[in-house]
Amino acid sequence: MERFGRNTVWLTLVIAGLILIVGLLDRGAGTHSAPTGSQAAVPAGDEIVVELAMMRFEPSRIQVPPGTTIRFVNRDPMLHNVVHARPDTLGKGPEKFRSPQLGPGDSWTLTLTVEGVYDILCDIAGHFLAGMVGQIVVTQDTAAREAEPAGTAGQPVARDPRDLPGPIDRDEPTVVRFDLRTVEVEGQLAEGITFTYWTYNGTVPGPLLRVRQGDTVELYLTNDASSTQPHSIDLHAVTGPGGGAAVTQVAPGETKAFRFKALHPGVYVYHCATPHIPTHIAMGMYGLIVVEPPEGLVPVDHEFYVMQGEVYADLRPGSQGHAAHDPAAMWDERPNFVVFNGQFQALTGDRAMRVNVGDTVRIFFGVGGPNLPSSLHLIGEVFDRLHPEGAAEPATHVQTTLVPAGGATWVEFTVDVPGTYTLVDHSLSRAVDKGALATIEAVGPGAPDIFAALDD
Ligand SMILES: [Cu+2]
Repeated sequence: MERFGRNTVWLTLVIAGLILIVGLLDRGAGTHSAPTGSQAAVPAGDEIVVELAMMRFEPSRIQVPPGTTIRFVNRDPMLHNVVHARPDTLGKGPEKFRSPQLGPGDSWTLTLTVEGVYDILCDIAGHFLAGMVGQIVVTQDTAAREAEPAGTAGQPVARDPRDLPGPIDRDEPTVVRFDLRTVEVEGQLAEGITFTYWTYNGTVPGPLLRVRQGDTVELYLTNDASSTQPHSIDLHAVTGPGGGAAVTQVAPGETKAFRFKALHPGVYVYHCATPHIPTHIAMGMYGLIVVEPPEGLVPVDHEFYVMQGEVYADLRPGSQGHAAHDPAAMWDERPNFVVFNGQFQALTGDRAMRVNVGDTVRIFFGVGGPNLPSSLHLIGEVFDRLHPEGAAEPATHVQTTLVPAGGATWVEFTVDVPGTYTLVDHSLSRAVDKGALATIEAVGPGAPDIFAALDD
């Protein structure tokens, strides 16, 4: 029985994948669909149609006056349903409504008379894991909040690697407050490919948080009202249940906070820990927190912030369209994209890291994953010092360092010869083909005693 059940799930996922591909080809032919995360508001008395298409609710968020007729129409060639539930409460929380199973072309109408926010999903064969979630806001407020877009299609999400706070300049511990906002954005995964990212503060990775050992950190996590999901944060620097995740499960439009003491120095990954956790991480929800020892870190000329993660998009690099998260690919741990700072080879060209010859450079490097470790290597350089797995004691003269999923390091080096240096995951298919590649450009006088081409 169990085997039969699993095969059914797989067959469904394969069919869903085919439908998505066909749908995307259709988009390529010039038709335009509203992006995932789209919103709609209707005046009183009208009927609103929500399509169940390509494993999505379209629009995924509607705002209606009480008494509005909401007509759900299944446009997919498979069964769907509409259940009042959230993924994290599935099977546990009260269901205010549940549609029958809707076959291809079937429709079902719903009328809600009580004001409130109703989370919906399709709970057939884990369709909600593929993104089939939505929200109905029932309110008398007809000055609809429709001017609250989920994000401009294709906005850049890659965090600038120079965007991090400077070294701690304090001799005493203190109380540090951070405010993070989880927001779901329509971002550019690669040229011609968009993807709906779930982020901290709109970028991948989220902000680098920086404190001193012994500091007390107060972290406020706000989930943007436009979100389709609850979110949370688990910081590996935290000593306490769930790294904070147990007390920060936050619904859209709400804020939760907690306090922790930074006991251990080092560099630590943080990530969303809301079920289904690997999905939330794969959508872009990770970042780093640096806990400096009391004596601080060795001074350097440049610091950069880079994180690796996989994107289980259902499109490959080089194709065009809107890519959806592919749960089957994640199960197999076979991502089409492995990226630095969220986008295919984003930190190259105009967005390369730039230094002068002779400068000392530090890179804080972490792996959000959710699944693959990184064999971090800088082509043309040797790491003078690095802190394996973020440990206090450095290793010296290292060519390639292994950074586990959910782990981090910091590497330090001096560039002696001008030119372009390439930071990669030395599992090189990931770098060249799937995107885990960034460049560092060093400008300055040549050093022929160290490196020179010999002409004959
Ligand atoms: Cu999340």
